[in-house]
Amino acid sequence: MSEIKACLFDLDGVLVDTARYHYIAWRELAEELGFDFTEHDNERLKGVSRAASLNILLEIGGITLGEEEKARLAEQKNNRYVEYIAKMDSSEILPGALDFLKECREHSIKVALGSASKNAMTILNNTGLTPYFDAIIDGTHTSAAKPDPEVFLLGAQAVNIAPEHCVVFEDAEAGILAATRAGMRSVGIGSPETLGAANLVVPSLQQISVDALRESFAAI
Ligand code: B16
Ligand code: MG
Repeated sequence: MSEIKACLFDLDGVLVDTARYHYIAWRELAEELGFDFTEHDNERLKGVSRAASLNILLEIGGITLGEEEKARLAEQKNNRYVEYIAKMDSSEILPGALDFLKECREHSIKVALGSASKNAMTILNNTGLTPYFDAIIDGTHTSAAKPDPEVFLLGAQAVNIAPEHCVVFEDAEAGILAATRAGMRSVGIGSPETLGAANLVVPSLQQISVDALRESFAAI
């Protein structure tokens, strides 16, 4: 068993629910382009970078565009999304997240963020979560998107803990794969159907504690 010395958290879907703001902003864009974008379609965008999300959206709408136009649309969507997250506050922290972050501190476990979002700082600041982190790695620091392990390897490096002592908390399949590729254990936040590759799956951080984690991972 490798001792747990750092916990690395995805942001959207693990600590806060920004997926609905992403959804509204992408749906508005799809409407302008003349097609429907459903909540079911939105599942495909979770954990995926902004540029890759736009490509999926355009594929759903059967639209082909040049790079310049795509950059303009991605910016347009982001401007709308930023308007929504500007109004966020601590009431939008997901159940159990704050208590578990505090518990990690009490056990001297390092805490790092590993998010694809380029808006992570705004969200962390608006919800008051920033002080709970020893390191913040987001889409402004990375060159490769999950399932590439880069974001989590940079997080581990920033808190100076070896991957075998890190545990990743993720709501996206690509994020679980990124954790495995980084040589880290993972906890899937959501349903076992999509996150079956994780070492442990729980519905939310409310069902997790440092002791429970140590017990579950005793043999891994
Ligand atoms: P932005 P995470 C991801 O955040 C979201 O899940 C994904 O839907 C979004 O496209 C991506 O961030 C990029 O976000 O447009 O704000 O840079 O789950 O990795 O915390
Ligand atoms: Mg996520």
